[in-house]
Amino acid sequence: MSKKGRVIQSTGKWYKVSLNGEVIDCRLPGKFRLEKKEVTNPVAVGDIVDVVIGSDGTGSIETIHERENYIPRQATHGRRGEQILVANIDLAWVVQSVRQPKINLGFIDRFLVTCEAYEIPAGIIFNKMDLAMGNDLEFVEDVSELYRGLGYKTVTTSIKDPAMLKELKEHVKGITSVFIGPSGAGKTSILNEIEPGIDLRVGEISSYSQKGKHTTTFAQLIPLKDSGYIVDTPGIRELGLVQIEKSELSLYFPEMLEPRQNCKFYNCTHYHEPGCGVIEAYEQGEIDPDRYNSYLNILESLD
Ligand SMILES: Nc1nc2c(ncn2[C@@H]2O[C@H](COP(=O)(O)OP(=O)(O)OP(=O)(O)O)[C@@H](O)[C@H]2O)c(=O)[nH]1
Ligand SMILES: [Mg+2]
Ligand SMILES: [Zn+2]
Repeated sequence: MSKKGRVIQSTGKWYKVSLNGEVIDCRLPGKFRLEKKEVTNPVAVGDIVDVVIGSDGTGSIETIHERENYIPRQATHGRRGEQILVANIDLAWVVQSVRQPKINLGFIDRFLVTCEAYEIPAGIIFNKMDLAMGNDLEFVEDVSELYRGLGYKTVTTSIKDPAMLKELKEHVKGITSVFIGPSGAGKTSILNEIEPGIDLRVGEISSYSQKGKHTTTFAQLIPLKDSGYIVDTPGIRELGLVQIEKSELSLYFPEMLEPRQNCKFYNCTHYHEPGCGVIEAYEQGEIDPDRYNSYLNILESLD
């Protein structure tokens, strides 16, 4: 007889599956790997699965339930196809730190494009606000206003100031959220603060590169006492986009949806074409220059 559960951790060979709170180590029969050749991981953290438990107490995954949604990225290390970062989530957060490492707008925009394309509500966490100096505060305020205007949630946090985590705690209550971002931004640290007692390992920042040292090595779904789940993920340098056509990219920039209707060519890429509604809106100051710049960078990276 099989039992239904949720995948909370995956190390490639073994999967930890939570069956009503009881965590079982499970294997995945080889047939799933053959069936889904285009993905490097047929089962992802967050998946709902049916498990059969053997006499030795370990399980075998029999069925993977259809996903409500998922976040993919291009597989890394020269592998073809896509990797599923996480499945079945209600809200995806991109975590950035003001310093060590610095905010990367290109990273944020790639992340948001993926969330738009896969219809996942998204937000931005600006962490390490205690390290802000110079005009960092102003910058974060301006950028937050920009993204809020586009329909994304934004919060500022610092693990040095528990009061700053209040807003984020409200946002993650009762739903499944995921933290995605570069190594060292503080994804795991924030989770340790939100859920005292879990004591996940956090890493130092390299004084040379001002980046993290890839402390978290696999994604993990953490149940919150307050109801809800957060998935902590390993730091990534870049979010390689999958399966997006050049002519559809602007569909995933909310501020381009209206202007793109005025383009002369139906397959306009809003880069050089005459009679382009998006370029016109940009020239009139209706589209933020950094966002348009991100658009062009992403456009160039698509094939
Ligand atoms: N000053 C300051 N340091 C922070 C803050 N949040 C995290 N850190 C520090 O940043 C370092 C990296 O934190 P982690 O939580 O390991 O970062 P991560 O995003 O999980 O990194 P990976 O697991 O490598 O992807 C640790 O030394 C934390 O103490 C913050 O709000 N302020
Ligand atoms: Mg981590
Ligand atoms: Zn156009």
